[in-house]
Order: sequence, then structure tokens, then C-alpha cells
Amino acid sequence: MTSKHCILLGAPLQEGTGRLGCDMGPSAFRAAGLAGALQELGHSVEDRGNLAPAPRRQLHHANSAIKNLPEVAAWTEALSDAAYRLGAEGMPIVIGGDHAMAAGTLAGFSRRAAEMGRPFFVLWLDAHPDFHTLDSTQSGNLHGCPVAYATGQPGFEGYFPPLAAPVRPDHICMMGIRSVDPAERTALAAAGVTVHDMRAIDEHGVGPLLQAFLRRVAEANGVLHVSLDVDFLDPGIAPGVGTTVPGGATFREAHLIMEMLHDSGLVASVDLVELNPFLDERGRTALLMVDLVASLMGKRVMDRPTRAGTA
Ligand code: 6HN
Ligand code: MN
Ligand code: MN
Ligand code: MN
Repeated sequence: MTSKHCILLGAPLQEGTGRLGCDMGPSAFRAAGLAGALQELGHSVEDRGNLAPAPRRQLHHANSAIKNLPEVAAWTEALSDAAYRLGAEGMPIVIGGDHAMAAGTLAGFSRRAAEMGRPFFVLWLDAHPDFHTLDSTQSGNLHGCPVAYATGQPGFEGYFPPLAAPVRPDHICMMGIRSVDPAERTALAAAGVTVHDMRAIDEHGVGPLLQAFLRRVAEANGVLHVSLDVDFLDPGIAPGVGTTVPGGATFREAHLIMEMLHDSGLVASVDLVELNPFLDERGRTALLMVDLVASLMGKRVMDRPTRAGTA
């Protein structure tokens, strides 16, 4: 197994959600043994602590539902810069914090990939597509917007930082989707994002769906970023999240995805988002997330021949 230099960066933002608690996410991941689990697999781990962006100017938007726009804009800028820098230093694992975080990480990692002259791909594991614009969001919770921003959908100009390298919508594969707002449904189809909803998973299984995407990434010599939202998982196994939706990925579906990602050797960076320790039960969601990261980084039951993104 190839050992990696894992760089942990905490992003205790919670301003993208409608409730408090995600700011404790980075601490819970640390308490659940994230660093030790990676070291046990032979990786080196460097914990860079938590990011704390400076407050900035007021921002006013015509959509009065929007919450905490200046705060989330500041996080986006700070995370975009951090992701761009860390992308050149090792394997960044950004620990949230709510999913608004991905506005910054997608922007920064995509910019890094573009600079390396390699195409950038995203595997989005979530119950939600998070494809709202500032104009279309009705909840006003900005964790519902990062993918629209990072792919350069209109209306973010003047609020979020300009994108050096917008993510191509047709380079995004979403899995586990089961809660889509009407505005998102239309926009996703128009943009050409691959959406494997839970029905597709039920019908085909996660294995073949993921394998097809990994083959595309491998053939393009792409750089792959994985954004893992806790609510991708079924609430029965992962209660520690504010936006539970029934009918999510099972323990084995999630682990198989992680195991296949590991074997592909394609993953360059990871987001771990939406863990809300205040809603968790004795740390079980945090521990499951750490176990999933371990599978992504090489933990396996038995040795088996690697199939490196093909087969
Ligand atoms: N997440 N579509 C809903 C909204 O409020 O815009 C839910 C967003 C969930 C956000 O999954 O990170
Ligand atoms: Mn999400
Ligand atoms: Mn979600
Ligand atoms: Mn299922």
C-alpha cells in the first residue's frame, strides 16, 4: 500500500446551516481518533489545527432568506486559499463544519488541479445536491449552495470570491441523492451533472455506478476530490447530522465505495462535512465516519489484488 502524507485541516463553520453544532465537528473527528486511524494504516499525519477566517464587510442580497452571507463568504475565501495551497503538499482531509465548506474546497482544489494541467473531478456523496444559487435558495441555508457556486452558476459574483477554475458540471458524480428541491432538479439536468439517486443505487448497486465514474477519471488522468456529507448515510447508522433523510446508504454500501476509491488510487483530497456532535449518540456517527475514512485510506479485511480504477 502506498503511504500518503495526510494533512488535516479543521473548518469549524456552522453558519451555512439553520442550526448550531457543526462547529464542534472538527473536535469530534479528532476525539474519534481520525489521526490515529490514519497512522495505523502507515500514513503520516499532520494536523494543521482549525481555520478561523477574519470577519469581513457586510453583504446585502435581494434574497432576504439568506443567512450569514458575510460569514460564509469569508469562509469560502479562506478555504479556497487553504485548499489551493494544501493540494500541493500532500493529501488534504478537510474536516467540517457544514457543507458550505465545499464552496471553498472545490474552488481551491480545482484551481490546484488546473495548475497541474490535470482535469478535476468530484464525487459528491450526499442526500442533497447542494445546487442552489443565492437567488434560488428558499431556506437561505448556504450549505445548500456550494456546488452551484463551484461550477460557476450565475449570481455569486460580488458575493463569493471569483473562481480561478470553475468545476465542470459533467465532471461531477453525485451518489445517494434523495432530497432535491424543484429549482435544483431543473438546474442539475441543464448543467449535466451525473446524479445517481437512491433509486439508481437500489437498482444497480453502488459498485457498477462508481466503477463507471472511476474509469472515466482514470482515463482522463484526473484528480479526484471526494465530498462526504454525513447525511449520505442512512440516519439509522448516522444520526449525528441536522438534515437527516430516510433511505440513505447502508453501512456496507458506504464502505464499498470507500474501498473502491482506495483501490482506484485516484483520490487527491477529501471533505468530511455536516457532522453535528450535539445531535450524535455517544460519538457513533463520528466513529463511523472515521471508519469510512480508514477504508478510503486502505483499511481492508483481507488482502486482494488491486484493480486500480479499471475492471
Ligand atoms: N446539505 N436543499 C435544502 C436547502 O435548505 O437548500 C437542504 C440542503 C442541505 C445541505 O446537504 O449540506
Ligand atoms: Mn451536503
Ligand atoms: Mn446533505
Ligand atoms: Mn440502500
